[in-house]
Amino acid sequence: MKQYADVKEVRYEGKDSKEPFAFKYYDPDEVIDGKPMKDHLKFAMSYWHTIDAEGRDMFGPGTMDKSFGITDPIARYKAKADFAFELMNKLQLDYYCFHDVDIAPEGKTLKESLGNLDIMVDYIFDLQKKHNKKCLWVTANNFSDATFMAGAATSCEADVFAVAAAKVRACIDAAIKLGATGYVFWGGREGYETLLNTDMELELDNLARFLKMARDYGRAKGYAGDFYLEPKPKEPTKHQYDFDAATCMNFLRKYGLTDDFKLNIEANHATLAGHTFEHELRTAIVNDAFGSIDANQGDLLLGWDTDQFPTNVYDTTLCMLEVLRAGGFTNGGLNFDAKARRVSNTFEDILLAYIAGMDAFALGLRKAVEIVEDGRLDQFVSERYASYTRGIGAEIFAGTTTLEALSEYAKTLDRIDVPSGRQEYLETIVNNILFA
Ligand code: XUL
Ligand code: CO
Repeated sequence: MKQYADVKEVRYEGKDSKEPFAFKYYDPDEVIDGKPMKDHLKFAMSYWHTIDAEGRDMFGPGTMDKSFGITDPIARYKAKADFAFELMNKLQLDYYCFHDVDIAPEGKTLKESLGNLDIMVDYIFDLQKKHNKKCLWVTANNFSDATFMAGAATSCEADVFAVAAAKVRACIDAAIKLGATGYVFWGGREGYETLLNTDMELELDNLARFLKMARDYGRAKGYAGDFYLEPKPKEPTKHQYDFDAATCMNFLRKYGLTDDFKLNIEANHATLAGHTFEHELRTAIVNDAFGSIDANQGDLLLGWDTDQFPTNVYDTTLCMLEVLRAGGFTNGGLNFDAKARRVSNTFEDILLAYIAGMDAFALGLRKAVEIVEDGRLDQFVSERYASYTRGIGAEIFAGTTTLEALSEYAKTLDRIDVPSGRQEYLETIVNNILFA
């Protein structure tokens, strides 16, 4: 097999290719359903998993060295940034996403850390211009440092709230400078372990205060992109406040934040919440809050966030079907919040993992377009609900009837024939399109 350095650019070779470092389904400029595949998919590199994570787990240290043999912190993070853009070029990835601590070394004080961030944002600004890349979204890591052990915006300690605010302010500045179209809030440690020590109402009100301040700051500075909440049900805390899409929407509505905030839906977070990926996407869509996607997959035999590269084409197809029905991405995109397994510990594995994920989504897009063009699923669903287009159903739909009128109408009815849901037939159509 080729070495990492031998791979200049991963190109589309088609489904019959046996070349490991080639796309079998992702052809960036191929026009499908009216636009190039790269605009349908808007693939992004996650900086943290790809450039920083070295394979450490609870039982052992990293299995891969990403220090580039450099000890000086700023010099090392510059080498990482050079590598990041070289990697994006090799993979034809147009976008990237990062936390503050992914791109810059942390100093001994907050002031020092923010100074390092400034240096690195300038450095990355030049790199993205040189390589013609775009920043999809930025976020602050307000969960790793011990300061955030009891949360950030929901910490019991007001000084921690202030530190979190300083980091978010710096990250919004970075998002504006880099032209990012998204700013993400993943709850991190915004949740709790036991009500015995927790003032839930104050914590939720404070979280809303925090998000409003961030929104007001960003808008005042001219940030016109989306703000996103990223739902996740558990891990690290037992009760995460942003449990799932519906819980996030309830929170955003209660505090009047729906004009500025949408959702960043992550596949593995959906399954941890006991939902499917497509359920979470649909919930976001029907609430006018579909924003962006963290693409990955979990392992249903494991109960945690494994952040695996997505390779299950059934799931990517149903995901892209939702994205197509939502009219595609606007400010959002598909960020691979995914890492190669600890045992896949070479630089070649990083390329192979991205190729696997990008091809799985490209194939999913192709199949989703086929499902839409085939039309049988859409037609079935519209016929299933056809009773709301005529007679009493049309009146219910239009809001022109009353409980009394319905009651009189219902008394005139005989046995009602509810139409079959035909699930197995519909699943066969999907299999037929996927595997024919
Ligand atoms: C954690 C997770 C994060 C967010 C960004 O499960 O998904 O990486 O996407 O903080
Ligand atoms: Co994520």
